[in-house]
Amino acid sequence: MIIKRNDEKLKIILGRGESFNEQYMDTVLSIINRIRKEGDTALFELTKKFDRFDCEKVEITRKEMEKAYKNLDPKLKKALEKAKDNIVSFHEKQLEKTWIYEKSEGTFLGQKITPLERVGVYVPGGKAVYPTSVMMNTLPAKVAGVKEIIMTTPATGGEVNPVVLAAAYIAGVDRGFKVGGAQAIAALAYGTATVPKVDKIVGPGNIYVALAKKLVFGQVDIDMIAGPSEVLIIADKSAKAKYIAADMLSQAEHDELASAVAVTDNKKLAEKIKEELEKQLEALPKKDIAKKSLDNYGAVILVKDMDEACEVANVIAPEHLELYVESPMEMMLKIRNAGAIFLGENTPEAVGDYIAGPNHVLPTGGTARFFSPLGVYDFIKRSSILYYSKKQLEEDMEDIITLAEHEELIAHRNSASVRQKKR
Ligand code: HSO
Ligand code: ZN
Repeated sequence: MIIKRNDEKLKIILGRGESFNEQYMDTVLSIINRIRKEGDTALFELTKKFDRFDCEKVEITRKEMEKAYKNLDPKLKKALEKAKDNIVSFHEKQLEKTWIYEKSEGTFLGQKITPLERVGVYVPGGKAVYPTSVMMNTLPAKVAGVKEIIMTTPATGGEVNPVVLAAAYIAGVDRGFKVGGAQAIAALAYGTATVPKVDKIVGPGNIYVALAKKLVFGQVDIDMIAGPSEVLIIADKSAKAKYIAADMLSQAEHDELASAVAVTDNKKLAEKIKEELEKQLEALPKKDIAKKSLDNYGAVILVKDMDEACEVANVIAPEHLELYVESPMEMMLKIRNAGAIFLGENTPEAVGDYIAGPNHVLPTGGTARFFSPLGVYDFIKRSSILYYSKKQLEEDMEDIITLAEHEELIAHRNSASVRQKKR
């Protein structure tokens, strides 16, 4: 459990993101093709087969969501509404504006921002559905100005978790459909008579959903593919082992494949973390999952100093990074790869999971090297704007002609030269 930087276990942790699974590819591809060709017929047949649900009434209306919202436990309602307000205020800061500037007199260049028209949010079924995730996936799209948000979720036996419906109501989902799996992704990507075609699909799902999203990419846009959740905690001698262990376990309880790692230069602290983990684990309702997760991808890494701790964090590129050290702001400057950075003793990851406002849909499996948190920018697109004056066109004429002739695109040349002033 306590390892050094060159330990084999670190290689295992670094390999955690390799989830590509060929064996499901044929199944998923054939599901997508069936939906493309047969539409609703295939969608309803597959739903009956996998979710044991007869799709007579497959649509979930806003009215039904409202009903679930009204029946929600008041304490839960209050917490979800507070989360919503915080998520919205944070994401409003991400809004981009159309811009335009005058390049020369009468010539303007710029960039126009347009929200996507229609977005699909996939909500997985089963036990581990998080109402906050419904909001985290939906609200940035709302803030961006997306016109219509469609939710799909498998309804095993016809039932959808009422808290999911309430969260969808709070977040502003417009319509829902009781379909799931690769067939739901294909329906959203290509459209059927019942399920409208969307421009982008977001939201987590099982291996079938993840593969289907990869395969329909290009037909629609997709978000990043979310893997099991992860935390890495950098701690110095100022940190309390009790808190570190609690934070590691909050990640480990998510999934047997979740990863919880602490990195410290203090041997005594490392030993205390190990003790605390064993102690706190025993009291957890999800101790079996958490234990397996710690065995799979958990570790306390003992490093020589805090610079090495930052290097380890940058190589692992964790989804969540906690800097539980005396000067977290200073240390943050050395961090390049992390989905979200939690600073100081009073900022456990749960703050970000639930209530603070930044998105909890974050890059996993080392993809924080190149991906960002889900945000408003994922639901807008940019168009370039060009407006030339006669004078600027004259000025650039010769170069356009040279480039067009070089590419042997004479119609291109003509479209400029036809506008040339007669000399
Ligand atoms: N840690 C998860 C989010 C979550 N936790 C939802 C609890 N509920 C991924 O960031
Ligand atoms: Zn969590």
